[in-house]
Amino acid sequence: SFKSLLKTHLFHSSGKTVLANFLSDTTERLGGEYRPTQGVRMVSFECDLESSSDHQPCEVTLWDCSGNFKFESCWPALTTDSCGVVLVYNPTVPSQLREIESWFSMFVSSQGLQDTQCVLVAHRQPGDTHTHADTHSDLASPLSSLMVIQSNLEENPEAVRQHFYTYLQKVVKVVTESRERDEMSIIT
Ligand SMILES: Nc1nc2c(ncn2[C@@H]2O[C@H](COP(=O)(O)OP(=O)(O)OP(=O)(O)O)[C@@H](O)[C@H]2O)c(=O)[nH]1
Ligand SMILES: [Mg+2]
Repeated sequence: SFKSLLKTHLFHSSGKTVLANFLSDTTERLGGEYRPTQGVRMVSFECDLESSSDHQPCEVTLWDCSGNFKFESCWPALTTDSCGVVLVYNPTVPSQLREIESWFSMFVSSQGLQDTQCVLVAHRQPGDTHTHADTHSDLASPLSSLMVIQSNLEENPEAVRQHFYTYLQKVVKVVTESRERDEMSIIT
């Protein structure tokens, strides 16, 4: 039996820290005064995923990174050995949709991660009234196959949690399979 350790990065734009705190049940309330993350902050929590064969809780570590370019120099170090990447963006800001593509290539494709190890979180903050009918259709081809979570913590927080768990299950599956392959290659 083992516990999976997931390092998942929450990159880019506003709402990463709010989301990380929500998913880890670190705080009861949302929002409050904006305090930019300095470099990186790690948040760990346990969750029960159906896919964990031995019914062990899965231990998740989110690396909640600053989206400020001031900290750009430490990003490469953060991406090594990560099991998944969570890209958080504001769907009401069209320029962020374009930027997401370069983040994807920097943190996902160039790291040899599979598409299923990446999830996009279209996070809406209170007051973001402008609605995009379908974020999916706005995404260019390398991103169009990715899982997108529509996040509105004010309106439907539990849906966000459920979708995030679905994503975690996929990551656990990919990681477990590659671990098993590695073990087989040692034996044979
Ligand atoms: N009430 C509420 N406020 C939110 C929500 N998402 C973001 N905010 C507000 O937006 C501010 C910025 O969100 P953060 O999560 O700190 O942004 P971040 O992406 O971590 O930003 P950096 O650490 O600078 O990269 C928060 O302090 C909140 O005031 C939300 O879902 N609900
Ligand atoms: Mg932050």
